[in-house]
Amino acid sequence: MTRRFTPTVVLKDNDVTDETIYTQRRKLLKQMGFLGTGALLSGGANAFGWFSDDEETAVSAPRPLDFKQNTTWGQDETLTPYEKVTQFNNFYEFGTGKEDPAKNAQNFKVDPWTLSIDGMVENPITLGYEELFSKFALEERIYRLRCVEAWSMVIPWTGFQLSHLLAMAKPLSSAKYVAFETLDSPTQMPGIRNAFVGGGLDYPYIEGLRLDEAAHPLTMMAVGVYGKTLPGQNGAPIRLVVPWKYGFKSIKSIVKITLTDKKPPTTWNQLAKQEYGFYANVNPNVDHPRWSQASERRITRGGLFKQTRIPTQLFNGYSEVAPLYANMDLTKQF
Ligand SMILES: Nc1nc2c(c(=O)[nH]1)N[C@H]1C(S)=C(S)[C@@H](COP(=O)(O)O)O[C@H]1N2
Ligand SMILES: [Mo]
Repeated sequence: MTRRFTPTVVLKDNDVTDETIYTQRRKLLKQMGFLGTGALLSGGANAFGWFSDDEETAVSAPRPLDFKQNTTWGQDETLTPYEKVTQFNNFYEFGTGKEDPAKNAQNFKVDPWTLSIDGMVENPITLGYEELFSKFALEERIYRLRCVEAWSMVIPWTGFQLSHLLAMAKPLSSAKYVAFETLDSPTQMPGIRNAFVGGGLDYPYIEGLRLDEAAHPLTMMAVGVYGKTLPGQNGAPIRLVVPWKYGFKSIKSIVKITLTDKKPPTTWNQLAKQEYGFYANVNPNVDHPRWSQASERRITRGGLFKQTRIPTQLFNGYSEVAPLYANMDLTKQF
């Protein structure tokens, strides 16, 4: 006898595509062993109950890191889910579309890697790939990331304070600024090969901070996100995170850090200095010439345009950095 299967509940289209259902289903598949154990977090991050539902779709096989959690920041924030953090990116070397970096950085090779710290230092340093993870004790910090395009995320980064690296290099008293440079690899980065893909920026991507900004305890070198090594699209193997500044200051895939006595040129500032200042401190009172910076779209779950607008805070809410700018007119030095 053939039995007819009669569904008792008829699912509407928008029920099945609802993200909650989708993620619940994937969680179940994982528990049942269908989605591969490599997708499950082991080590540090698991202990804090974070675990993403979509990590098996993430590229370049991130591996778990050992770290301590630093609970000073972000404990009351709703985290942006892993799939948003790793599939909605700005990394023009891999294309200008938000989804381009995740696609085009899939085969980005980051090992071997060399990061050099030189210029006005007593002790120049060169770190190889493994040393990026072993030279300093890693900690996890939850920071807000506010893009100049008026969207924001809340991201658990794994890494170390830049001040620890600077202390090891021993800046000379003449050093006033820190310059950063991204890998310049036309063969690996389609945006460098082709100006149409890369938005016509000058490459390598370069950034800079005043030395006191770079040495501030909030300034971080990140080697991981959500407890695992960075995917290519997030700036593997090592990137800067400066949470009180617009996202473009947080330069990715860094190969070179140079201490200098001159204010370094920076990529977006060179392109349009009236739109992107050297300081780029998050500031709701200083609008971008083409849009308001008074509020932002916080990306949590769901589509970008479903997100609620929240007011933008001065220095992205990190008021402890205010003394760095005590004598400055922030409307002029933006
Ligand atoms: N080398 C490089 N670094 C970069 C960028 C870039 O295009 N190239 N984009 C910046 C911008 S505009 C933002 S908002 C952040 C985004 O970081 P995320 O993709 O990890 O969220 O990276 C910054 N770092
Ligand atoms: Mo950005």
